[in-house]
Amino acid sequence: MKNEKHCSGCGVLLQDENVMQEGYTTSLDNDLCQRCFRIKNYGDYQVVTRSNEEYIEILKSVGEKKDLVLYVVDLLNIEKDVTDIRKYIQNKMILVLNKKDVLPKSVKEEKIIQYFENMEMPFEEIIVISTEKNQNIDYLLKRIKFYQTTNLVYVVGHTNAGKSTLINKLLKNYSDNTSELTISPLPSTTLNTVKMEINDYLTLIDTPGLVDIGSIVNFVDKDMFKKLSPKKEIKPKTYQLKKGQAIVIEDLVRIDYREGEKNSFTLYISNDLRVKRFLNHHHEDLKDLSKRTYEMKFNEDLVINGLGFIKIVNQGTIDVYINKDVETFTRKSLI
Ligand SMILES: Nc1nc2c(ncn2[C@@H]2O[C@H](COP(=O)(O)OP(=O)(O)O)[C@@H](O)[C@H]2O)c(=O)[nH]1
Ligand SMILES: [Mg+2]
Repeated sequence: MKNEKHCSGCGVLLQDENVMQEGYTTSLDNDLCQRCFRIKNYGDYQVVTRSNEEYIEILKSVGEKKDLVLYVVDLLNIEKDVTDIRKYIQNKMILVLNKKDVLPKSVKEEKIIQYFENMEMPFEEIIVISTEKNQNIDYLLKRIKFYQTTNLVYVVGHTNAGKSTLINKLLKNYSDNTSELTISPLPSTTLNTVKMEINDYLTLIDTPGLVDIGSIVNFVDKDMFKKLSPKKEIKPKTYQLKKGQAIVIEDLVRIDYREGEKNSFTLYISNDLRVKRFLNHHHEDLKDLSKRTYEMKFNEDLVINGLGFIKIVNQGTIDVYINKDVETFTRKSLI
């Protein structure tokens, strides 16, 4: 008979036949696959690549149900268009903005919510939380109870937004259920849907998440990956630039201020990243990377997928040098 047991950490179908294949475990009596076991016990990450087509199928199947959906977004890596998810899912949905703890404390929750509400978001409600710091989790649970249509609630979003961490937190806070989902700093930790029962009235369903193909994390080595993932509250760095001056972040990005009045650039990126300012354009560092030019309007952010964002106050022209496959875009300033 074919095994039907799934890993309780990542949802993959367990098998004990091929070490090289996903879902391998030494014995089908185990609850975890070997990969989850190693992540949990040794912090030993193994990268698995997942295609977004597979996830989109999962989203579409969630869209066929009537259950409430939590759409989890990482505040430092907000997608270019958070309403895109509505293409696949029409269900009642709460937009959960996670990792509030990495933004400076001076950034108020109300201000973030206002920012989104000004764009007329198609969500029942927008809630800012920090799973790590246990911020607003009680309130989130209250609102889940208020909006839920059945006892099932799906948790969707991009990989690394903190979906599994959030479900673990809800389990820990409100249930006797001692199982845990596998979490890790790397994308594609959760491989399939996993049901987690909080109580008789609420079961959360974890999903793998969309992979950000345009994220800078796909193009850096392990050490740089660690450096650019903020673990603590970001201390913003502000630089006053005149035209002809430039900012360089590690060997990742170069930003040349080409045209405009004296301007203020504030970086919201991991504190561990080294930033240099060049006072004239004679330095050629990183100019071999691919170039894109933006006409910044008053009070906009330049967003670099996976790295963070740069608030630029005045209008002006900038040249951005970066790996050609990393997504960048501008938006009205978040902060
Ligand atoms: N700073 C911070 N990190 C978080 C928070 N929630 C999750 N993380 C981290 O984000 C990474 C991805 O979490 P995970 O739950 O695996 O994301 P998933 O792919 O959406 O399931 C892990 O390193 C978590 O520790 C949070 O509220 N604050
Ligand atoms: Mg996960």
